[in-house]
Amino acid sequence: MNAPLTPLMITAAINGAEVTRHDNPTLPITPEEVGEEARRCAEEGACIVHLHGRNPDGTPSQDVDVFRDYFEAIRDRTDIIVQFSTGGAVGMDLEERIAALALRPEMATLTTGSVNFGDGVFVNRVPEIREIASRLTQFEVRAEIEVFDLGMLDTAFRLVDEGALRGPQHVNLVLGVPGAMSARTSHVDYLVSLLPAGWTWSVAGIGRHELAMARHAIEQGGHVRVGLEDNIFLRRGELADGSHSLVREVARMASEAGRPLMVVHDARILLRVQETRFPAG
Ligand code: KMH
Ligand code: ZN
Repeated sequence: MNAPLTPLMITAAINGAEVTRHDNPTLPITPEEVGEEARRCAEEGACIVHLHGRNPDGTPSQDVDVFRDYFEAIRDRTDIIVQFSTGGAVGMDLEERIAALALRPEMATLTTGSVNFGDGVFVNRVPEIREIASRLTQFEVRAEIEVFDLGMLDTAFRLVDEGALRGPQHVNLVLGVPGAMSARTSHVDYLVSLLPAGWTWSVAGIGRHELAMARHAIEQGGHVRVGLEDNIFLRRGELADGSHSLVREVARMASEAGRPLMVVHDARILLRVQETRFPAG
């Protein structure tokens, strides 16, 4: 008899920092819109929402008050795990990027290297990476390590060796950013082959690679991130009417492959995160 397949965690990256309303008019910006989109994603099967901040005019902001308002709007509607971005937008300085960690979200991202990002550069110097890791430890926030390129995985291993990150980690392979590692199944397989026992992984394929990467992760026992941050189309030429449609599509693919969806409660256990209801600070 075959062993039961590991349930699939779906992360919804609903807003990002670089995508605009011009690219996709359904992009959520106000707390109400963010809360509603997180609720829809949870209903379609997502157990984590990855969040960036936005000013009311849609420009990126990592302001603590923006994150607090988003967080409360989400918690009023769903118990989904809330993961803050510490990447922010290309060009933001470090303190701006990480100020909202003081709210003690359950999870936050940690990119372990610098990378070309389209025509810009997403800068993460090693001392800055250490500072983010130390802030995550200080506020007891679970890291999700963002890997855009192979060397970032080596740096993550180094942080674990140094004790800056403790225990098995959760890694998100972000593949297909122009200038970074491309979205190929062979790249996923190689990166995953390097992960120590007990580490978990997901894939976020950028642009037209999103759903193909999701399919491969489902087949290989990994987890999946989708959403407008990474891709604005449901299929070729058809804009998604929100990240929830992409979550629904991944849930359908998982069902076809015989993989059940992970429920939020079990994702908290797997990732060792504690539910946050009222952010401190
Ligand atoms: N906006 C990108 C430059 C993260 O959320 O931690 C960085 C990013 C990574 O999206
Ligand atoms: Zn992000």
